[in-house]
Amino acid sequence: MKMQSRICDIFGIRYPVFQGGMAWVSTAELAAAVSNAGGLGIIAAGNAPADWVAEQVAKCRTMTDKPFGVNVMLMSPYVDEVMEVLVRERVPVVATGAGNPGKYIPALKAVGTKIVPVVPSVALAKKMEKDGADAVVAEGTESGGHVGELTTMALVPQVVDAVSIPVLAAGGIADARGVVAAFALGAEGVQIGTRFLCSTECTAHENYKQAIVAAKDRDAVVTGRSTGHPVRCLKNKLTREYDRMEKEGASIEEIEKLGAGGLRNATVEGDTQMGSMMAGQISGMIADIKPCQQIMEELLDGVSGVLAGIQERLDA
Ligand code: TUI
Repeated sequence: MKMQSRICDIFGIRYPVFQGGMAWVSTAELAAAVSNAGGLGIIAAGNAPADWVAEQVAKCRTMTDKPFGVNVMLMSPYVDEVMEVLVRERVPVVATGAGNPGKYIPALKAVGTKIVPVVPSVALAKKMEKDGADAVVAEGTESGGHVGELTTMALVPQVVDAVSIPVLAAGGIADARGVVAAFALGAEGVQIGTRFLCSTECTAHENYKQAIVAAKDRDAVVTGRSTGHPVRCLKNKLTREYDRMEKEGASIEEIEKLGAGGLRNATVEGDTQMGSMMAGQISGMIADIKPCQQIMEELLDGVSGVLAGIQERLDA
């Protein structure tokens, strides 16, 4: 099998696999490694200032000659400045999360940048298609970080039916079975986060990676539902504190103060107790840390075996 789709032509990549933009985790090192392995590596701007993003873009360009992207977290206070940098740098692909990027699309398109909003609903997917997005990532609530309500299983086919631009599936995908399932739902590509976090090239702290490797099926929980910013991360002292404060009816400000700096604590300090170790529900299936190239090969080489297995079970 060629293992190619419309996504490969549009984005100039070998395999229809994007690496999810993970704040503090998806640095130039990870993005370049994924792009060099034939997927689309994506630097996450998160809440970082524009000059940090510009440095990461420059660094990524020294590490790969392949296309790469930058994910813009639309709740960041630096969104406008970050978008200016991305337009100036003519970054090949811009992905977005946690909001509606509509007003930035014309300036990005004008310099030839491809735009891929991450969407949690059919309504936003349709709007993004109308506004000129090149593809959408339909992300189910299985994913790590800021989550929507719908599961990947329910969201992806509904988005596929609603738009004609290609759809990538995200949330709960970490091996060839997930890739086949995504394509069965009508997706033309996948976006994968947690599996790439557990790669040798990822610069996140070893403790964070090992916590994902040790995690079981129910260990990636959602906190912050009451604040309107639900976030999935590995259960620890921080998530228990969150739960306690939410139950006690603490103010949104108090609860958010608890989370401030949590991602830095996890990714830089390796604090597994008070760090916010964002990770998806598929964490329980991730058992090792290996190079991106190997992750990519296993994802794709496994597909024909999964398809043969389906045939076998249906012919039993
Ligand atoms: O954005 C994500 N995942 C993220 S962003 C992030 S950074 C962060 N740090 C601390 C606290 C909160 C976030 C960590 N993980 N995924 C894509 C995604 N986008 N999921 C859901 C959405 C979304 C939600 C609402 C997109 C749009 C939306 O509303 C759009 C509108 O119409 O305003």
